[in-house]
Amino acid sequence: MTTTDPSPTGVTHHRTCPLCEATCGLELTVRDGRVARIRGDRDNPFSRGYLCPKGSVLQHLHADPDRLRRPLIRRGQDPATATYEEVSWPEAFAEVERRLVPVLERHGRDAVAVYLGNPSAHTLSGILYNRVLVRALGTRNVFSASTVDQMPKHVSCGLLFGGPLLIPVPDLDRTDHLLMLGANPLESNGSLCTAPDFPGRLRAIRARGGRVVVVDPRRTRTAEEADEHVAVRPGTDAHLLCAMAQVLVTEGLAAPGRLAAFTTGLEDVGAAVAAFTPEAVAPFCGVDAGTIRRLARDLAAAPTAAVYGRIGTHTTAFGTLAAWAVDLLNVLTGNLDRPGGAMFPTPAHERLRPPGPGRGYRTGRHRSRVRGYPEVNGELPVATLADEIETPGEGRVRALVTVAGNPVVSTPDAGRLDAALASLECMVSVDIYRNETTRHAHVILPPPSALERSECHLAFFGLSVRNYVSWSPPVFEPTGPGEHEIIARLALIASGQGASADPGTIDELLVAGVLGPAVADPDSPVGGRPVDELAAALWGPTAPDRLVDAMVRLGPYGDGFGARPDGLTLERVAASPHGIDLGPLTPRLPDLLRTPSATIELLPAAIVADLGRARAALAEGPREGLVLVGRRHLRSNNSWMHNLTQLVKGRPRCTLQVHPDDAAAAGLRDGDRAEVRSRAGAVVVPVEVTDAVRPGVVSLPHGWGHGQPGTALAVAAAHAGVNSNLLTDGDALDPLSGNAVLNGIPVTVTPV
Ligand SMILES: Nc1nc2c(c(=O)[nH]1)N[C@H]1C(S)=C(S)[C@@H](COP(=O)(O)OP(=O)(O)OC[C@H]3O[C@@H](n4cnc5c(=O)[nH]c(N)nc54)[C@H](O)[C@@H]3O)O[C@H]1N2
Ligand SMILES: Nc1nc2c(c(=O)[nH]1)N[C@H]1C(S)=C(S)[C@@H](COP(=O)(O)OP(=O)(O)OC[C@H]3O[C@@H](n4cnc5c(=O)[nH]c(N)nc54)[C@H](O)[C@@H]3O)O[C@H]1N2
Ligand code: SF4
Ligand SMILES: [Mo]
Repeated sequence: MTTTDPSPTGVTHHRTCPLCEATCGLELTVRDGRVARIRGDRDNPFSRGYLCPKGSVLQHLHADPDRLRRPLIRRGQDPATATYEEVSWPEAFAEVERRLVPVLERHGRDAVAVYLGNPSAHTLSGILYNRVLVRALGTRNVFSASTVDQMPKHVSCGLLFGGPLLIPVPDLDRTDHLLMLGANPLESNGSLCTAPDFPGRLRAIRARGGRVVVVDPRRTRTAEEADEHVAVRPGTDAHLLCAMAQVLVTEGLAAPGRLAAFTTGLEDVGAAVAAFTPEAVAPFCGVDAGTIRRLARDLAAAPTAAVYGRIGTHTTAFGTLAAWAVDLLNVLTGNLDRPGGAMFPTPAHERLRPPGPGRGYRTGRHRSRVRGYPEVNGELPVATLADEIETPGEGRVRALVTVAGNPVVSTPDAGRLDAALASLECMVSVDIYRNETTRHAHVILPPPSALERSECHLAFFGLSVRNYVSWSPPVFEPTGPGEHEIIARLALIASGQGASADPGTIDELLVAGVLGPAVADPDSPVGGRPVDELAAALWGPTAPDRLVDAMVRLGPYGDGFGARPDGLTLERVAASPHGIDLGPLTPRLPDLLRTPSATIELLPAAIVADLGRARAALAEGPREGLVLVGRRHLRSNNSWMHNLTQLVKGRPRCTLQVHPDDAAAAGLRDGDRAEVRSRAGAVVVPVEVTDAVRPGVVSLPHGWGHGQPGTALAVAAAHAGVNSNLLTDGDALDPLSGNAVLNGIPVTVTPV
């Protein structure tokens, strides 16, 4: 452990914060078995001491009396009257087996659905073990938070570059010009772009003479700090970006440079976006044609520039098209894969592969039973989970396993899903809280707290603005099984091996899955060596750590199990408690491309077809009436950090922001209560009149709506707010990705 400064002053530990994608370095002081203080780690080369209010209260999350320490079994069907009984771990797994196996036997594999939530991306268990559970369940009914989030980016990158994880990130520290759409990193600290102290990095762009442009229907804190704010109409970014591409092509400003040698479709871009003239899209986007033209010219004129779109662009009806158009502009301006542009990281655990064509990215290998939605990345849209539970027939979902998810708050048409969950024959939740979702579970299995596990953010090393690696051991001994062990046991139960089978067999399988292909590859530094010998050499306190060691040693900076003696091992990473800076991002194309042509396929057929849908929407014109968008607050984290007094104190934050003109038209004043109604449902909320929202747009944050019967979140219940996803519509999806439309929801607002 990273121990200095022995008592009485305390013991210092260093680790990264697990709460958001920024992965800031933390310095924790532990005294008398308790965390006495958390500060930003000033010696962390990546975060340099930065942290936000959430990172500094991790000890309160750890100490939260409502955080579950032991498994619970629910007695009684109705959460309002049910009791939840603490049981031993063996009893809990036996109960899972007793409930789950009969469903599988009677109704088949597809009768069990699984939902994987956001914190799964922040744990080694989530990254390395969840897929074992998914495979063991053998169900097509796989759902995750990805389809209320970033799935459009996976699809567009799959089509453009040949892999859903080949996601370029804006090179924040070197760019001269950042065009940012649908992102508010001053509250969110960034997403699909790991950059601790995102705010500071943005300020640095301007300090060095660069320019930051923010496109957002709200004048956010990020927009306030930018050089320019463009208040776009919700759901129209794809059109805006296509119009910018149209300008670049017609004004002869397209200059892809070295990218042209390995890009196909360039010559057809002009025709593909011809209909999206600035004049045609201006009324649709609510941005005047002159501004659109200038945005395009500024982008082209900048020495280096990066276009970056995030959740506001993805959770719309044209999410994939917007995600694609972001990288279309990066390609057309020659900014993809060059310093200061949008670049591909080189994570320490990357699996090395020789360059060459891939099989191509496909979706729709199967379809959802009720609505016929295409599979994407092995998943179905979570917006259709309630359909699959409610609709009778062969393959109906009768059991659900949730891992680190709160879909009753986080997914569209939440009221309907809430009711559907209550009807399940079996529900098992791996979660640290009894909340709006897990109150429906027959068994809740709580993993250790974030301070009781190793911390290593594999998912975000591949999305970082600098190449960086870090790993830290647990601060406290876990009091129950690790999350990976819980998941492994569930997988063993699902595959018929029973509640008392040895989870170590799963660990071995995973290690063999990493080492096996390497020893079989004659070009690998370990080619021909016995797997057992390498496996025996792995380092780390738990099985997932040893798996990471294998990946790092075989990775781009790795020691190749001795072949490159100066290379990285996890043990060496652990010896650097502040993490290791592996340098700025470097150009990686064309070698990284995995499309069938081994080029950037700029105009995939699916995109060309969807441009037709975008043209049709343009022809219909903007719709009348108010639309709802979301927002984030620095002291929230989706739905699950509202149980910490430190984060919810102060003015209530779950308010409906309304522009003064719209408030006047509706007869609403600041502080009034209003009913917000959509096709899906209605909520009553306090109104906050502010010109920070564009006229025609109202904003309500997601993640609230606590205090439901059967939940055990005392602080959150006292700051309940309303669930904004009672308003979002389960039928509204981006057809290419299956991502839910969470922004731009038609609503009416009336005083109550
Ligand atoms: N309207 C609207 N809806 C949205 C969004 C929006 O912008 N607007 N944003 C969407 C986005 S981006 C996301 S990512 C989703 C999030 O959707 P979800 O992932 O479904 O929801 P979270 O609120 O993140 O819930 C996380 C759950 O994990 C539990 N948890 C925390 N730590 C751990 C852990 O270490 N292990 C385990 N097993 N459980 C843990 C928490 O108690 C909580 O129950 O919400 C989406 N929903
Ligand atoms: N404090 C805090 N940090 C978080 C989270 C949190 O809940 N709280 N959640 C984490 C998660 S899971 C994620 S995915 C990230 C998300 O990180 P971001 O993508 O930065 O998400 P937001 O802060 O919600 O910013 C989205 C912005 O999009 C705007 N918007 C809405 N509709 C549109 C539109 O149609 N077009 C455009 N251009 N803009 C639109 C909204 O007004 C909002 O300002 O944040 C992460 N970090
Ligand atoms: S910005 Fe994110 S990673 Fe950094 S301290 Fe805050 S929650 Fe943690
Ligand atoms: Mo997210």
